[in-house]
Amino acid sequence: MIDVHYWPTPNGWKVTIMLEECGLDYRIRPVDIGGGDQFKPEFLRISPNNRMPAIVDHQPLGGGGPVSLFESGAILEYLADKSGQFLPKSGPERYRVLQWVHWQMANLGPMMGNANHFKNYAKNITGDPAQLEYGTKRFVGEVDRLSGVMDAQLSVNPFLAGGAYSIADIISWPWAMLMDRLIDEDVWEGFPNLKRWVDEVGARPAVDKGFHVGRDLPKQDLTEEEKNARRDLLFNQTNEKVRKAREEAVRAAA
Ligand SMILES: N[C@@H](CCC(=O)N[C@@H](CS)C(=O)NCC(=O)O)C(=O)O
Repeated sequence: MIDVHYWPTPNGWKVTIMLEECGLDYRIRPVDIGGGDQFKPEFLRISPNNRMPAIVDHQPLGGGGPVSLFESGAILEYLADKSGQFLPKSGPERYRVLQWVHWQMANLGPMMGNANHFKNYAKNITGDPAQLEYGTKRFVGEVDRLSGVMDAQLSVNPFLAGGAYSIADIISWPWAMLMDRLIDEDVWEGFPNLKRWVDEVGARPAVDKGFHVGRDLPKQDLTEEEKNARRDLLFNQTNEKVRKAREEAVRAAA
């Protein structure tokens, strides 16, 4: 059994989609990131970067005691090796897939996350239009560039890493499919190959199932005060806060 420390966001969906694709047994351990669960000692012991997703595999690859992992790229690589699916075992084909996995982790995810922050959240935090304008232009510009990179790749390949559906597609889809919500609904006109791939991957039953896991988890009907507290928790993190929580986690484990 694999415990998935999870909240329904693009980075969380990568893992539930992969588990559904592989047919591995898992159970959800909710991490309410607006409510501060990511700072709890038991979670920090698994994920020292106070971010979900993370997994604990109680029957790990190679045997032995439970294995815990954080960072969605490492998790998908591990699950691919465990199940023997969606990542070639060796040779150039393996690295062709892994380069796109690293591309997603270092480019598409962070740039879309920041674009989303400036377009949808920052206006509730800063009243300074200049800050909003620069941040939005910088990160939406990068998302536009990255969409062009994917569209060009998908104009000559059915899937991101070349021939076969792989963890490169699984890790990129949950962010790429949000492009029309982040940029605008006409964005697909400029990226027809990306749109073709978003639709094809989205039509896979395992993708649909993984994408809907935990839809009932987020708290609805929050008051304005509760919303502000959640924003403050997510967007005002400091090294002191993380260090203190980590020290508590280490003390509790001793
Ligand atoms: N690079 C990480 C990113 C994970 C990440 O940013 N997770 C967000 C939710 S999508 C989170 O846990 N945020 C909690 C916080 O900001 O405190 C991965 O791909 O696993």
